[in-house]
Amino acid sequence: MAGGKGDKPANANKSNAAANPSKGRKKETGLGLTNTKDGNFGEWYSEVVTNGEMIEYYNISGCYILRPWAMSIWEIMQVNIHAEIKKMKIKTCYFPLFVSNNVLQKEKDHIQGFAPEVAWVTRSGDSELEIPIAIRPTSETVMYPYFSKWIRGHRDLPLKLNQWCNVVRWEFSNPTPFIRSREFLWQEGHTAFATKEEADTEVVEILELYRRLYEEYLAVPVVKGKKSEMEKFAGGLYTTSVEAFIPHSGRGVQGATSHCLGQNFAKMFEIKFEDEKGEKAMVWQNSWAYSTRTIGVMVMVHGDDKGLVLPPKVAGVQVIVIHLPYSDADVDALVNASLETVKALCDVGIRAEADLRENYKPGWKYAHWEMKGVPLRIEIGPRDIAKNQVCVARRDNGKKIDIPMDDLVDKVKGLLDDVQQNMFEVAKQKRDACVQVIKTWDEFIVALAQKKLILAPWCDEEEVEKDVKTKTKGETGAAKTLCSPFEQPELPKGTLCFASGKPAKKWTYWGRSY
Ligand code: 86X
Repeated sequence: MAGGKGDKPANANKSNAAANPSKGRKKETGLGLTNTKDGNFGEWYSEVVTNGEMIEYYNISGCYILRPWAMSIWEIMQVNIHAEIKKMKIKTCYFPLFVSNNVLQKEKDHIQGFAPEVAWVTRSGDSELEIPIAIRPTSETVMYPYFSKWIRGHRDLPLKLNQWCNVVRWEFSNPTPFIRSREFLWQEGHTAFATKEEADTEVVEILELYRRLYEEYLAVPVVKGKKSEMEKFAGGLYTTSVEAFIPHSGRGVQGATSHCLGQNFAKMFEIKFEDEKGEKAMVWQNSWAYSTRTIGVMVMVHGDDKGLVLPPKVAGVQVIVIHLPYSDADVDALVNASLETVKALCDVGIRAEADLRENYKPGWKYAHWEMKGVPLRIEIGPRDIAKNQVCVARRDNGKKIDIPMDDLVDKVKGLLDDVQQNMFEVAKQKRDACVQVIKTWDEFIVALAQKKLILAPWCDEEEVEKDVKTKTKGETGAAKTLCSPFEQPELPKGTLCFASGKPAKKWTYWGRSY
């Protein structure tokens, strides 16, 4: 398992620095990671999310406490998504957490296969409920009876709703903070249209929004594409996704999905409308979701052996100011300079804070804020005050520069943009270096063993995908299709499927995945 030992970090090292602040650097801080990203990726991930104060492990398997440091990232993503979907005229709603068995079972095909993951409430106090109540694993069956009620004529369309909520899926395979947890947070969009064309258009608009969130905010490169028949949401018509890749574990990860449900649910739930000609017609539906999994992907891609590395656009604190009170320094002057610096930055909308705590040494603070991944650290010592400057250190590449106080705001803005850009470019280079184009089965097996993100010509047949899964089953999980990228490289005539030898229909990404 490459994702991080689910429930208890093998090394649940608490920061005991406060109790014991005066030993050598790693020991002194109590903050150092004991695992490296290259050495033991899974353990490293557990340590990073806990020591970085995003996650606290909880005494129910697969459930995690999202601490303020994680929630500040989620809140920033929420604000952005909210603003973008508002522009698309999508309305906010909230449906109940609980689902009756009747309603949940209504769409049998959709539930089949998922049933073991549904969590139930069977008791209140000491008395058994007459009818158990399920906790939503997703909200199709919760919402669509009301779509049926609310949609009468073509004037009621499109109906475009979104809700922010938690969902519960009682999974049994290796839980990993953010990536696979039994309860998680997401937005789920559910829309209904009069025509397939409108639905198709929205599917790609939402997917593009998700791509931008990954690439422009989380600085994580993704591929937009279509899922295979086997990997699509079985209840829908087709599924699109943004797929990320984690070079250190050699696994793909579905970043977010945008489904066209076609008319399957409309038929099940009788979501009909009267069109302009007065004829009854079925609606066309989509559903799409973006979850807290995205935070885990971001941590896995950018984190390093010093801890989290946060892209400026989603960092709750973008700049941390640390003063250096050397023994004979004028501490008041340092504190004032720090506060002035913070104010100047906050005044222009930069999220800056000063760490003025007197019971921690600067070295401890450096390690602490590095662990938390703050993009820029400003150091202010007596010499800086004398020269009317500050020293800025970048978290992404460790480089330090002095900047005159007179240029503070412009220079810091520029640096934050640079860090954001650089993080994306570095991540993209690393991702691209993992891509392996293959043509034959033998090449496929070699590339898989090398943890590559494999791009292969494929016949697009379900039987063949099943066969590949079976043949690659092992301790680390089987290989499967991730997506067929919208941007297809040229497929020369006569190219054969790497697995079946039949004529290839398309290029498809393959790999192990989360
Ligand atoms: C599939 C499909 C879809 C709305 C999305 O991906 C976007 C937002 N939903 C979700 N899915 C299930 O339908 C499902 C159903 C049950 Cl009962 C379950 F226990 C787990 C599930 N997992 C995924």
